[in-house]
Amino acid sequence: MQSQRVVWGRRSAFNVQKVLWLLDELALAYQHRDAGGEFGGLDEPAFLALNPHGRVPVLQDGAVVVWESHAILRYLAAQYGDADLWGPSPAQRSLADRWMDWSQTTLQPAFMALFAAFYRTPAEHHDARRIAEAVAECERHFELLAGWRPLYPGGRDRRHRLAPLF
Ligand SMILES: N[C@@H](CCC(=O)N[C@@H](CS)C(=O)NCC(=O)O)C(=O)O
Repeated sequence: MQSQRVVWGRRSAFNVQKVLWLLDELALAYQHRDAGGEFGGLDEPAFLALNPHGRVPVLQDGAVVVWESHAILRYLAAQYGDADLWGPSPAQRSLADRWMDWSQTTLQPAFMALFAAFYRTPAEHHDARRIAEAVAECERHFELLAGWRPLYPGGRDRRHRLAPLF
C-alpha cells in the first residue's frame, strides 16, 4: 500500500531538502511529487488548494496539509520526533526555534543577496563592492553560528539539527 504521506516539491529546492532530510531522519515513509521549477504545477488549482501561496514544499500527512518549510519541520518533530527533536518544554524547543527563525529572517536574506550579486549576475557585471559587502554580512552571521555550535559538541544533541541553515 502506498504511503498516505506526500511531499510536494522539486529536490533542488533547499526548502524542500530540509523536509526530505527530516522525513529520512525520522525513518518515515512518504511519496515524493516533483513540483515547481522546471516541473511547474504550482499555479494549478489542485496545488493552490493545498498551498494558496503556490510554493513548495507542501506536506500532506493523511488529512493534514502543512506548508512553509519550518512549519512542516515543527509538525513532523512534534508528531513523530522523540524528546531530542521536540523538547518537552517551551524553553527547550526555543533553542531550535530561535535558530530556525533566525536562519529564515536574517541569514537567508544575507545569503540570497550574495547569491544574486555573485552567482546570478554575469561576471562582466559583477559589482565588487556589493559582493564584498554581501560576503562581510554573511561572515558576520556565520561567526555567530560557529560560536553557538560548540554548545552541542559532536552534534550529539539533535535539537540543533532541526535548525537548518536556510
Ligand atoms: N518560506 C517558504 C518559502 C517557499 C519557497 O519560496 N519555495 C520556493 C523553492 S525554495 C518555491 O516554491 N519556488 C518556486 C518554484 O520552485 O517554482 C518556505 O520556507 O517553505
